[in-house]
Amino acid sequence: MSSEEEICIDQAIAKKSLYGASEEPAYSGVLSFMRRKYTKDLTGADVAVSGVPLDLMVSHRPGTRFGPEAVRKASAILETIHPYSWDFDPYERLAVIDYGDCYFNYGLPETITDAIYEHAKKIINAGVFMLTLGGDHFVSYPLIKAHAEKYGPLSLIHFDAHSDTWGEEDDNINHHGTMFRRAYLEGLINPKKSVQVGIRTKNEETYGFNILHAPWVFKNGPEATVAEIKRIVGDNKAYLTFDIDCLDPAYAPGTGTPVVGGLTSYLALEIIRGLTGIDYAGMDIVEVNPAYDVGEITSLAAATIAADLLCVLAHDKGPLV
Ligand SMILES: [Mn+2]
Repeated sequence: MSSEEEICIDQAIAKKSLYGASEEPAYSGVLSFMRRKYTKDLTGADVAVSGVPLDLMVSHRPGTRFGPEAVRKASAILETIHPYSWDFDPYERLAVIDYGDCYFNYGLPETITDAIYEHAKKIINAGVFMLTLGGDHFVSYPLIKAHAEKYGPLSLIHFDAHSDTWGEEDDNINHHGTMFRRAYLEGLINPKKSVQVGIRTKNEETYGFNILHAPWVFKNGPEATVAEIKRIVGDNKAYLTFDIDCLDPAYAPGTGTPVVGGLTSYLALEIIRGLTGIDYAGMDIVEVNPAYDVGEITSLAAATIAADLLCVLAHDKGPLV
């Protein structure tokens, strides 16, 4: 808690500074991600956390439109706990806001891709870093398109059970399992400098992406995984996307297309916490489906990973003042 902030309620709207952690009872108050100021004003912000409540592109269970809301709710309990394993308060280093959700018209599905893209452009053009809460994984396509337009072809750091590069030669099918093929075909991603982590479903066509399958990650451990990710990405601009189904269903039951044999939440956090020193363009965490969750296991895992990603950014940025 920063010195000028009082313990109070509804910090999402009452908080005066964009900096500093704050405290209020986890069970009450207006929700925002980590009790950050909930605002559409990007002035002075370093990072905008926003939600994209989409579930119209799923191949199996719908429900990720409730993902951002669930992650915000789960994050409330983290806000009173200083981030573990870091020796600083990330919110003293970074001005992080909750920008709220992206609006799109579910009745006009053909307009949704552009709506998400415009949402991203508005934030990026203001010079603010995006950490996005999905939503099904398709949201990453318009987000990456917006980021690649600014930074050029990106390295994708992709945590998932699935490759999400499905599709046939001439098809133009869009769903939450095809968008990285499309992003590759459109030159938004450089697959040779990209890495997929935790994969455990078969797709013979890799399009040149580097893949660290789930058994490899278990066998070699977090340090080797981090080293391999950093070796592949190098100093290229990177977009990190974390599909919560990278975790085993035991650790993330609340998701649309679960696959057994996945990462533990401990292993995922150990890897995430090692991914400092990378030149990030943007980040998202997707596919939280609270209708299938149990005791907020999944939304808490997603909120913790998102909070640790902010620590990774804060670690690299250092104090602003
Ligand atoms: Mn997946």
